[in-house]
Amino acid sequence: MKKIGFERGLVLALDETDRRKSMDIVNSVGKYVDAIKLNWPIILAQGPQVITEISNHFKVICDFKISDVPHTNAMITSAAVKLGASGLIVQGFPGRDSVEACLNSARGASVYLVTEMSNPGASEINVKFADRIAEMAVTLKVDGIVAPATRPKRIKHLRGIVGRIPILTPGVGPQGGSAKAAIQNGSDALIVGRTIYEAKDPLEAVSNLLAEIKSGRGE
Ligand code: NUP
Repeated sequence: MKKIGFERGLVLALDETDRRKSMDIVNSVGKYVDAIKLNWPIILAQGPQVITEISNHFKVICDFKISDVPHTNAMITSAAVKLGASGLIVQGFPGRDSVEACLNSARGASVYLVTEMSNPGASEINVKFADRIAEMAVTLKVDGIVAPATRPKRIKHLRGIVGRIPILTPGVGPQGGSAKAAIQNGSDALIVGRTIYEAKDPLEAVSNLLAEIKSGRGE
């Protein structure tokens, strides 16, 4: 399976549950983003077949934040890949064995490890062990890490640990993060939901974000 590239620097977080609205958005912006990320809201609303349907046209990342014991992690990973996922978001906190179970059953799909969540509450506990998860990402050779656009200094810090491993950053817009600051601090791709799918004109929102990404990259 060809790995997802982050040339454009943008992943659409499609948390829009309404079927018609979500498909209209996919059809209008799908070709301008590197991948479409599906999380529980859309899958619970529309059923797992939505993974297959979208993956017939675009790269799909399943954001299940897989965080179980190895045996169950392997089952979840295999099922998502079978449905068409090219990438999976996995939690690092359950430990190396659980992450390895995902890597071993991914059959070429990419594994992205969450180091630190973007919500304010992550500062309470998560931030204290994020560096250890980033070190694990390096030793396990995962395909990318997820780090917060809401704390750009932490992106820079985690970049120092993971080297050239891609960094995906959610938290732009309603969560308070700036697209440009995230890119300037080392993000390879923004994960953006509401700013796009709640916009009057999602295509215009994507084009604004792509311009900010280019400017952040100094292009
Ligand atoms: O730390 C994380 N923060 C986060 O917001 C890890 C995530 N995977 N996400 C997801 O990114 C979140 O579940 C949602 O699907 C998306 C951000 O959406 P929005 O805040 O841009 O609407």
